[in-house]
Amino acid sequence: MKISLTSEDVQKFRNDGVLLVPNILEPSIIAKILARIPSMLKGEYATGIKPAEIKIDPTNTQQISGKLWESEPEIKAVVLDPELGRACAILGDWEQYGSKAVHSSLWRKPPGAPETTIHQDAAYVDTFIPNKLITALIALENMTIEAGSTQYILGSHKWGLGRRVRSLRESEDYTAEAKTAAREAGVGNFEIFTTNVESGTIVFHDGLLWHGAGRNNSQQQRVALSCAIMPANIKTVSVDDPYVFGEASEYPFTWQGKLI
Ligand SMILES: O=C(O)CCC(=O)C(=O)O
Repeated sequence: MKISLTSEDVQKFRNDGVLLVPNILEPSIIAKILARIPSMLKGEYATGIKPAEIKIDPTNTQQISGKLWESEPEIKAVVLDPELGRACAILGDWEQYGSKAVHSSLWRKPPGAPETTIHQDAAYVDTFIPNKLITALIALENMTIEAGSTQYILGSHKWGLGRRVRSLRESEDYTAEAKTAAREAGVGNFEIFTTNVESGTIVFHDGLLWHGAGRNNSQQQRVALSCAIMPANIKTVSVDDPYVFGEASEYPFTWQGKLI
C-alpha cells in the first residue's frame, strides 16, 4: 500500500480528528480478506490461533479482535504494513519513535445490525503511556450511510480522555455516553458526521475521537478492518485490566521510525 499525505491532510486530521484517504487497499487484497470471513465466523483461523475477543451474534454488530495478525496472514500483511505505521506516525506527530500495532478488529454488520455505541478507542488502551492512538479503519465493502457507515463527532478528540462505554452494542441511546462526555467537556450540542465510504478507503481517526456506527438498513453485510496503531515508545503502566492488552513489548513494530 502507498499512502501519500499532504500538509493539508495532516492539518485536517488534527482539526477534525478524522481523515478519509480513498483508494488505498487494492481490490485483490480486499477480496482475499473477505474470502476468509466465512471461516472466521465458524471459528476457523488460518494459523489456528484464536483472537482474544469474538462477538458474532448474527443479529448484531460482529467484532473479531485482538492480535488478529497472529490469526490471519492476509490481515497481518495489512495491519503490519509499514506504510500504515508511517502514516499514523505522521498524523500523530510521533515519527521519531516508530509505530506499533496494538489491536485489530474485523467489524461486520449483518443486515439489520443496530447502531454501535459512540465511544473513544483511547479509553481501551489506557494501560499504555503515552496514551496516543490512531485507528485506521479500512472499508472492505462500500460502507454506505444506509449500511451503517462509521459516525464521528468532529473535533471531539479535543474533549480529553473519557470513560469506556458500558457496552458497544446494547445501549438504549447509542449517543448517551457521548452526550455525557460533551457535557463534561463544556460542549453544548454536537453533530454527528457520517458519509459513504468506498471500499479500499482508509479512515484514520484520533484515539480520542468519539465515534460509533449507524444501523445497517441495507440488505448487504458491511465489513471494515480496524488497525490500532500507537507510538513504539509506549510503556505498560498496568496490566491489571479486563481488556485484552498486555505488556507493550509483546506488540510488533509496523514501522521503525525515522531519525529527526
Ligand atoms: O465502523 C464501525 O464499525 C465502528 C468502528 C469502530 O468503532 C472502531 O474502529 O473503533
